Amino acid sequence: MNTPCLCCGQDVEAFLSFGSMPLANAFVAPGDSRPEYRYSLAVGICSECTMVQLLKPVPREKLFHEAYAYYSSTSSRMSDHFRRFAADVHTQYLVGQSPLVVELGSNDGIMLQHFVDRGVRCLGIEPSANVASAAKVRGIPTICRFFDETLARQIAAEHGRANAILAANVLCHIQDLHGALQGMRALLTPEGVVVCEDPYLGDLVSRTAYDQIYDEHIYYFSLASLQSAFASHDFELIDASRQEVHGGSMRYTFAAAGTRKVMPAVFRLRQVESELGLSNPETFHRFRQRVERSRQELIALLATLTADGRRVVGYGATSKSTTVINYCGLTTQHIAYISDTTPGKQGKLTPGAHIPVQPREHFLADHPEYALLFAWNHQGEVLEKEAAFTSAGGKWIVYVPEVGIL
Ligand code: DWN
Ligand code: SAH
Repeated sequence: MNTPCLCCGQDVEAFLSFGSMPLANAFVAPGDSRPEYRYSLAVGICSECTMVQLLKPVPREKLFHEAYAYYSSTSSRMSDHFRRFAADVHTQYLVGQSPLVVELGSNDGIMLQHFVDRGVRCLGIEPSANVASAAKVRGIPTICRFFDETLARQIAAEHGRANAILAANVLCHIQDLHGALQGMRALLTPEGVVVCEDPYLGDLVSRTAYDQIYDEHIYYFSLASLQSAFASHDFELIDASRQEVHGGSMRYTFAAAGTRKVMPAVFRLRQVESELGLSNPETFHRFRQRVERSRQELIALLATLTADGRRVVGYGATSKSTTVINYCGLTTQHIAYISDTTPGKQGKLTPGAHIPVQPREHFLADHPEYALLFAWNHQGEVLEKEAAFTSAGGKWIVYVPEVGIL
């Protein structure tokens, strides 16, 4: 039986199932023997609006709460990216005004910090209390709530309407996408812009980056599917640009239909996209076959290394790694521990497989032979930072876009 689309209610055709999974960011304290929450991880494509989506989303309160494990500011390259993002929005859309900028999913303030520094009035909406507090400590006004239409109207009444609404890596996390878009409509000034950025489905498919699929990512946007969702709220896509962050992302700028010029990039990228076949279920069946092959190759590579007595550790206890580790059945037999710089993850065990997470200092003192790069989306930053590991003969194992040793 087909599942109804979360966006338009039509049939969703399943194309990949990972089976039962633990939550991507539910790190376990050693000695905690309570059973872990599990859910069925599967994705499909809507036959009508072509939105790729999870078949059974997990209730949002189980994912975003007072102990959310991801702090955006753990990557210096991402901090640079958001500094440029803020500068671009400011100079392109906000000059000559006394604007209000509202950011959804503002996390620890990685982007809004730059609006504060520029003296621009801003407000973050962040439901995960721990990361919201980190932002407040940095002096960033933050409301600790899930964004929806009710909250949007409250903000508009209290603070006035927003000239720009920003949402980086958050729209794809919001199951009630139409509720969020209605909220944006209510909150935005008539001339305002919505600038959002999310992992791009075209890159996910072409790089076989199946580890982007996990509980928090409910939607996997293409230009066409996101354009269609926004269009039903009278928004028009006026600009789009590819971004290399998070393994291949797309930045989209929307405005009220007919209010601004549509940039040529929109037409160009739509053309490129139509050649990728992102609305064709056949593309996703081929993707599933590549995912299955990638899994077999990674298992075989790790089995060979461990049979030879090689010591492998993981690098970056990412959300994505929970999918890879549990889908490939990796254990401490394959990976001794995972190095991660996030204090809240250190000393804990990874969801499902219970691989210990260790601070980077442990990795530096340990000199393992191989490091499996789970934070592959930060490859440039990590390789630069860990040049000493590489020059001492340490080897990097990767699995996106292909399984191999760098
Ligand atoms: O969409 C999402 C993105 C934006 O962030 C969220 N759903 C959750 C999260 O996804 P993720 O956990 O896969 O994100 P990252 O940025 O790939 O995670 C990197 C992890 O690696 C962090 O735990 C920090 C760690 N790290 C490290 O140990 N050394 C990262 C870098 C750059 C490093 O040098
Ligand atoms: N924007 C940051 C954080 C992305 S992680 C970055 O790009 O690095 C996703 C964030 O969205 C989390 O901090 C989560 O708590 C938040 N979030 C989830 N659902 C939300 C909602 N309905 N409204 C606002 N934020 C939400």
